[in-house]
Order: sequence, then C-alpha cells, then structure tokens
Amino acid sequence: MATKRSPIGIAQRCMGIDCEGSTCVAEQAEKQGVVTYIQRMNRRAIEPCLFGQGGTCCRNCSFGPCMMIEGVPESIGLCGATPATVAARNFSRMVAAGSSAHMDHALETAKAFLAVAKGESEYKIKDEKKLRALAEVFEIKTEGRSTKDIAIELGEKALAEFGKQDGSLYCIKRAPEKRQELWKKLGVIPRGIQREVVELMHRTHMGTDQDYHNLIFQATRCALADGWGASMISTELQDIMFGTPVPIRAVVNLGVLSEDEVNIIVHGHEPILSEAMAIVSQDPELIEAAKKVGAKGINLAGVCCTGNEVLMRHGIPIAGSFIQQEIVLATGAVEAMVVDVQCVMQSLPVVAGCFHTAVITTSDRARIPGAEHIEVHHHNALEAARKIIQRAIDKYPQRGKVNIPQNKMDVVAGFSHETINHMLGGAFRASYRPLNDNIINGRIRGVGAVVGCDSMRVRSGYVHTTVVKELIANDVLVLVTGCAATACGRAGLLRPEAAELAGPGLREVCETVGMPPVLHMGSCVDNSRILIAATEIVREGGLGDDIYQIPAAGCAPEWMSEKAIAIGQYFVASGVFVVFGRTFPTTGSKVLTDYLFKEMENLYGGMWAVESDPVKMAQLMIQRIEKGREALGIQEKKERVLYDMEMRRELE
Ligand code: MSK
Repeated sequence: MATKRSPIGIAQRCMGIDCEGSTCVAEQAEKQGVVTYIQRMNRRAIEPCLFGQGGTCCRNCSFGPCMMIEGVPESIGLCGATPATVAARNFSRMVAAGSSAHMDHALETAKAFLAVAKGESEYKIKDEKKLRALAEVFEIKTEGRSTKDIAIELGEKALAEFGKQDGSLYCIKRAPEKRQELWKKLGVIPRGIQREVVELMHRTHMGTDQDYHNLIFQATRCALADGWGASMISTELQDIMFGTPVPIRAVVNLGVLSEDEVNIIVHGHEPILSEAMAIVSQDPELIEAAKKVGAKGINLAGVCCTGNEVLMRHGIPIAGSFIQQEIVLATGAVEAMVVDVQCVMQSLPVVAGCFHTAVITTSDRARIPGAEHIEVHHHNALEAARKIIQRAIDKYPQRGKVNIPQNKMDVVAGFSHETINHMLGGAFRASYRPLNDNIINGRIRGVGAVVGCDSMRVRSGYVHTTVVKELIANDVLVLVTGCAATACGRAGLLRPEAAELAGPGLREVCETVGMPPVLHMGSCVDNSRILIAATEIVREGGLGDDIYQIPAAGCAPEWMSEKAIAIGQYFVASGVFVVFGRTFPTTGSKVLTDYLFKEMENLYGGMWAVESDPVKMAQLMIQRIEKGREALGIQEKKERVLYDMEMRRELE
C-alpha cells in the first residue's frame, strides 16, 4: 500500500539549516545539476510502504513477503505468524543492527586501547584518573600498580566482554542497585556483548521465537548490552585515550568552511582517525605544503558524530550534521571528505564528482563505489592522516568557484558527566548535589534528553529546536547528543546566552553557573554519558532510588537510524520515558505497540511514545516530568536561596 506524494521545494527541505541569508547552496547546486537528497526526495513519487513502515511486512523467508493487517483474521503469515510477532521480529532486528553498529565501534576502540596500553600505538593514555576509576568497575586492582599494567588488564577485560557467554557485563554494575535487581528479576541482564545480538538474530529467524513478549525481552537484553556495555566501553576508553571532554568553545554550520584554506571534512563515528587528523593538520610541514599550492593553511571540520568527537575534545568546528553532508560538498569548497562508518550517504562520491573533491573511505567495513580508499587502523592512523591531508592539498589547485554561506554559530560543547559534576558542584568537591537540589526546589523542573539524527522527512532543525525551546522555557535542563546537538548548535542554543530563552528558574541556575541551558554531551555512543549522569543523580539522593523516579524524559524527534531504536530501547529499559518523532516501526500492530507504549512501563518504569508535533512532544515530556515530581512529592516549587559565589566558595 503506497500513497502518492507531491514535490517539496528546496526551501521547505533545508530551511534554516544552512545558507539562510546567503546564496542557497542547495538551489545553486541544483542549477549546476548536482543531485542531493532534496532532488531524490522529489523524484520519488511514492510515499513509503505502510506495511514496511508499520512493521507488519515479513521478509524472513521465501513464503513471503507476507504483508499483514492486524485485526483481519486471514491476514497472517503463511507460517501462521501474527502481525504482533512479525512487528516484534522486525523491531528486534532493528535493535540488533543498531546495537551491533555501536558494538563494532566499541570493539575497534577496545583493540586500539589495548594497543595503546601495550605501547604499540601512537596514542597515549591521556586521562589516568578515569583509567583508574574504570579499572575499579572492571574489578581490577589499582593500588601500587603502574598505569601500563592497569591499562593492559583493563584492555584485556574490555575485549573479553565481547565474547563472554555467561554472567554479566561489568558496566551493568554502574546502574542503580534497584535497576540491577529489576533487570535480574526480568532476566534481561546481558551476558556478553556479541552474544546478545547473535541470540536475537537467531530468535527472529523463521520459526523460532514466536512470542512477542519473549522477543522483546531479548531485544531489551541486546539493547542493554549496547548502552551499558558497548557504548559505555567506547565512551570511557575514548576518553581515557583521547581526553575526557571539558567545556570548549567552537563554531558550527557551513560558514566554518574556509575560502582560502584546504578544507578537509572528517565524517562518520570512530575517533581513531579523526584524532590523528586533528594532530597532523597542525604539522608545519603540511601547512607549508598547503601554502605552496596557494592555500593559506589547512582547515579541518567535522560532520555527524565524528564531528562531535573532535568538537568536544579539540574545539574543531562542525560543518554540518547528517542531513547536511551532501550540502557541505555542494559548496565546492571541500578538497577531501574522509569517512569511516555509519551514517555516510552512498551519494557522496556522486556529489563530489561534480566538484574537485575526493571522498576517501578508511574502513574495510564500509566501502563506497566511486570513493578512494586509504585503510586506517590504530597502528597507522598518523601516517594515514598525513597521506589523506596530502591528498587534499593536491586537490586544492583544482578548486573552482565556491559557494560558502556566511552562516555559523558559536557553541560551547564538552559536557561530559565529569564536567557536569565539577561545574555544578565546584572544582574541589565534584557533586550532583546542586543539580538535585535545584530539581527538588523546582528551579529546574527536570531533565530532558534530546538526541539522535536529523531527518529529510521533516522540516529538519526546526523540529529539534522547537522541542528544545519548549523544554527550556518550561525550566527543563536539556542534554543533547548526536546530530540533535548540531541542530541546536546551529540555532544558538548551545551558548550561555540561550539562557534568555529559559524559564526563570533554569535561567537563574544557568546564569549563576555560566552554563548554557542545553548541554552538548557528545556523539551517539556518548548517550552512555546520560546513563551515568542519571545514575549519579540517583546516587546523590533525594530523587528516588532508581532512574525511573527522576523527573526526566528523552526524545529523538528526527530519528532515522536503527541505532536510534537500540538507544531508545536501552533508555526505556533503564526506566526512561522516550518519545520518537514522526513515525514508529511497530504501528502496524496495535498489540505490539500497546506493549511497548504501555505495558513496558509496568515492567521497567519507562516506555515508548510517538508524536510528530514538536510542541506536543515537548509537552508529553513535561507532563512526564511533572508526574515524576508529583510521585516524589516535590511538585510545589519551594523557596530556596540562589547559590551565589560566596555560597559556592563555602561549598568548596
Ligand atoms: S550521526 S545515528 S545521524 S545522530 Fe551519530 Fe547523526 Fe543519527 Fe547518525
């Protein structure tokens, strides 16, 4: 079942995201015959298939595809599978695929970390304090031992998490005790990182697990192996190797591209190469080489989550989010775009082919026809980075006319959980106490996480920023990651000045501390930072003894990837109310959707919801936050003295 659609103008598609006030890059590109997502959208005369979109199309064996309408008795699979079972299988497969993307990323990170620990890599341990703290989680003795010894044991134990078959993952112990007990009772504690994906894929095979409850239990176990396992390992080991982010000023949007320097874009997810690019792009020899071809220097910028990684740690600007990747190339100002894994459009070499740009793939896991390939591993990252930069320099003399919009915006990024701890609690006594107190006294009503991709199927950027503006206006402190963070950055919401848009309570707190009301916590794997922050809030006391009790909610207003589904599922299973925008992949089965949207709350204290309207989405989150406050008995705003500098000093 498919419906016809009418074409959509460029302005409706990219309004506000890139070149407002300048020559529109997308329009200009169209005149030059460049095809981007905007033209592809308009050339598709048909809307998505409703069976596929709602999750009730089964393609798991050659009897089908069997397309089903729930409630119509004869509308079941040839094998007898019901729409609820099929939707649960399809949903579970999305969880498996999304989780495995994070898991493979984490595996590479763990291997790189072990090499660093053994002294076999060009990288070094940067955050020793965090190394020792994580070693404790992995039950590694630290007292009297050298950094090298601890790091090697940590690397080995982290790697072993992937192949483990029984027991439990170490990082599960970081969750509040009540949550761990609940997971144990429900039988969803992950035993090994990769095992849970394999078992989930097996269960979704034709004729295996036919009970949607049971399928979703395994999908939950798999998602938890992602959030509290793989993603957490990635974030923590990356911080130890490359540095734990601290607040840093930077700039985002297309205007960060330079008219007279060699522009190189790093895009994808794993920071192994981008860290090397950040180092090597400062090399005087390479800068000299760039000058020799007529450029003033080398300008490195990011796209997608690799962009977030280098933004958080180096203040390197972000040229664009997921949806802007082709538009970045369509400026004609990019000498090379270097990509690794996830969220990289296959169209990039086609767009690049209209200009002088080289698209360079770097992972054997992710090749693209038409792209050049320079293989990058942790042991050759610096050398490969040098090669890539030289390749970009060689391209510079071929640059034609460029169209770089003026738009760029200041941001403050780098709010790791450790930073939030210090920022609110003070330099000498890091603590979540002030945050908890401000939630209890009602100055901050609660915490909202706005995460995930940006989408070509909505008015991109507008959706994210509308949700965020509504939340902060209602005194909800917002945490952002991924491309949602970039969208907020473009709109100026990641600056302390954005406190002007906040409600009086949140504004007061932000102005006292000097922080933005919207905190950039990193890339998509860094959603694990939000899990830790939530646990710390629980541990600090006064807001219940489990995550579900915190006045908090999460959303992914423009989600598109399977990773987003895996992330949503681990948040729901951790006790969080999660709203997704526009569409949800199980709506073809009311039975399964009711389970995810209602019954899961009885089991986990968290549940899913879907809402297209950004204002209504924010209102749903606020309602949930207020409900949480009511349950805690803190619904009335209490009078409390503002933390002034003197009080902060006293606290320290
Ligand atoms: S990059 S998964 S579009 S957030 Fe992490 Fe952005 Fe979504 Fe990819």
